[in-house]
Amino acid sequence: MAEVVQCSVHEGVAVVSINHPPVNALAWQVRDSLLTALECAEMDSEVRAILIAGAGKTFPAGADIAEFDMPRKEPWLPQICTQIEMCRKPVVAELHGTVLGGGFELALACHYRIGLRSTRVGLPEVKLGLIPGAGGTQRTPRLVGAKVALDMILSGRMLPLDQAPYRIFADRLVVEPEDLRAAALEFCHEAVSKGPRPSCERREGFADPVATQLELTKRAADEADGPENARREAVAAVEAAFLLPFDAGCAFEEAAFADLVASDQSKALRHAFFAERRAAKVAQSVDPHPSQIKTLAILGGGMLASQLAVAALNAGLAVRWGIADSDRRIAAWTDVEDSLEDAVSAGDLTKQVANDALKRLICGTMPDMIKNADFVIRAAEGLQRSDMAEDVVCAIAVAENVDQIGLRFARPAHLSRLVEVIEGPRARPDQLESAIALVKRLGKQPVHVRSSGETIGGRMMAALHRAADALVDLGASPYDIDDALTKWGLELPPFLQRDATGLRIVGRVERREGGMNWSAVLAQAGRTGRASRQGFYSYLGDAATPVHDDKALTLFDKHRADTNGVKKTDIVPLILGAMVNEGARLVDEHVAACASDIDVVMMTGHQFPRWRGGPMKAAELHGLFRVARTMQGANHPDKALWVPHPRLAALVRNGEGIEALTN
Ligand code: 3H9
Repeated sequence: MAEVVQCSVHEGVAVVSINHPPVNALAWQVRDSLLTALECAEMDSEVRAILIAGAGKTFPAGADIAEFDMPRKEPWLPQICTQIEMCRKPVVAELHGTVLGGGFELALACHYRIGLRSTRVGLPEVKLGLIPGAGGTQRTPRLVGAKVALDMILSGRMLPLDQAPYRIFADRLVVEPEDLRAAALEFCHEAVSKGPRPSCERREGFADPVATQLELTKRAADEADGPENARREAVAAVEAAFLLPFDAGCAFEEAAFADLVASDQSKALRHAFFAERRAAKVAQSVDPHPSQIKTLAILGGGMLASQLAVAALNAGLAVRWGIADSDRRIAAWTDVEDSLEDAVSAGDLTKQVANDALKRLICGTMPDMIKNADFVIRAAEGLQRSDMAEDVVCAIAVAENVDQIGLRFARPAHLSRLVEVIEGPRARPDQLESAIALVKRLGKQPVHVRSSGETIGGRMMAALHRAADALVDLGASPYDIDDALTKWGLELPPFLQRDATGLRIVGRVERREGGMNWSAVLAQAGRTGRASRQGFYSYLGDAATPVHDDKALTLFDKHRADTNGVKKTDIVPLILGAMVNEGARLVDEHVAACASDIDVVMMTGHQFPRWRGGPMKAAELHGLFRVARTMQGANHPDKALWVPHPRLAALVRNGEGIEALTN
């Protein structure tokens, strides 16, 4: 196996190359070898400058995220950054690819940076519930100021190194990849005469102290009430960079980072990171190099079809849009044109890109559009199977009975990330693989589901609503339930959601086991939801402000026997319990492959907060044993809710986490 860090000397420059695919993450083995290589280079009298580079597709994209679940192992990255910064010989970073997190911090600790124009930089730690922990909160604002540093740290975005204000991070840029090494070596020779330039001694970013303090005060106020701890800590750490000596600022950063790594929020977000990547993989690939989908046929003239067309055009595909009704064909074209124009106005697309996208769109009759397509999505009711050409892989979107592949797009399809890829009983493995590849190509998150039409999201949301209704059966008020779930992080809690949908519709489809259909009860009493300004809530003004309503509470009391009520602190564990029970059933029935797939569905398509990690991880972080104990205290005729499923009971008995819930 190749060394993870290779070192060679070229005319007085030690080239230290990190070779740890796929993204050169700074795992312990890399750090250990990197430190040794740096010490050797510093001691070697032949070496006058040091160049740190990444082999393969990128300079390091950060610390190794998997290591955060393990005990910390020296040398730690901040130690290496200090070693580089204090080196008596100039150290230059050669940047290409995605220079992120700890990789960017490593680059900032170097005295100089030369990079490819296409390089993207960023500090995405906040997406993992962390702050930069290897000096990033201290060195970045020293170079570029508190405002830009906080924009980077709080957005976590990947940013173009060749554009202002990020251009400041590079001392020189090169256009062609094949020219980079020669230019970097030449730059190292120039750096020998300039000598080392430690970032810790720079303060040009703080040149205007009054503006800096104002910015920090504003950011602290912006983040004061948000749920995510890392964001508040990030502002505090940048303030420390401004107010404290460098070493004291680093000590603040290190302590905050250590607390955050151990926090449930970061554990949940790290779970989300790996769960999404796992969900996007095909378990047993039949074709390691599946043919690329270039042309997509979309059949149907409805809203979903039009959102799909926009998503596909944005992803660079050619779209052949089959619509039976010729009038609708003209309107559909205009819908897409309007969507692209909106994206141009919002600054998401350039006019040129939008025009090019429209050139890739053809509308016509259904049979005509299927011809020459690599993949067909049916987004309409009533299409006959005979319309499908033999030689195209076919997916059927939003069909109720799926026997091939169904793609269930969370709505609106052009904005939501989730697509549940439903493998029907007669689906072929190559069809499944093509469908997953297409979903990825559309920039969306695929999750593989095995069923005849039902989805993970549908089953889990039904469990949530059944549990919420059952809590009302047991004496809880819908307001307390919504309130507890909102505080927990759900954007649209169940009773507000139903009011928005309309209680006549919800009451008709709701299935209850041994409890009241509360939506139907309210609808029968004329409280049909937000549109009528009365449902579970009453609505003031333009029906935008929900308020508690004693008349609704009286209705509940009339329809239920005396109960012991539900402790407010039990509401969230009982909702999670019902959901984790349903999750266990989904895995047991082989509908979902594993618990983390269920979390991905709920986080990417059903507004579950990422920093909770989805209902399965959230239940684990709350404590599965604790959740199971609370479930045992809830006595309801709907046994599917709170009698622990055997798979859940086994996890609790064996003291296992939800990663053991797989099939
Ligand atoms: C940090 O740096 C903390 C420091 O401030 C302080 C330390 C003291 N670690 O996304 P992909 C794996 S926190 C471990 O599909 P792409 C990933 O799981 C870190 N593994 O590729 C996958 O594995 P598999 C801050 C990682 O081309 C494979 O690489 N940095 C890491 O679409 C390919 O990943 C970040 O948060 C990692 N850091 O996108 C950057 N990164 O094949 C996180 C990737 O087994 N990474 N893997 O499923 C990314 O954003 C994207 O991976 C990247 C490439 C844009 C780099």
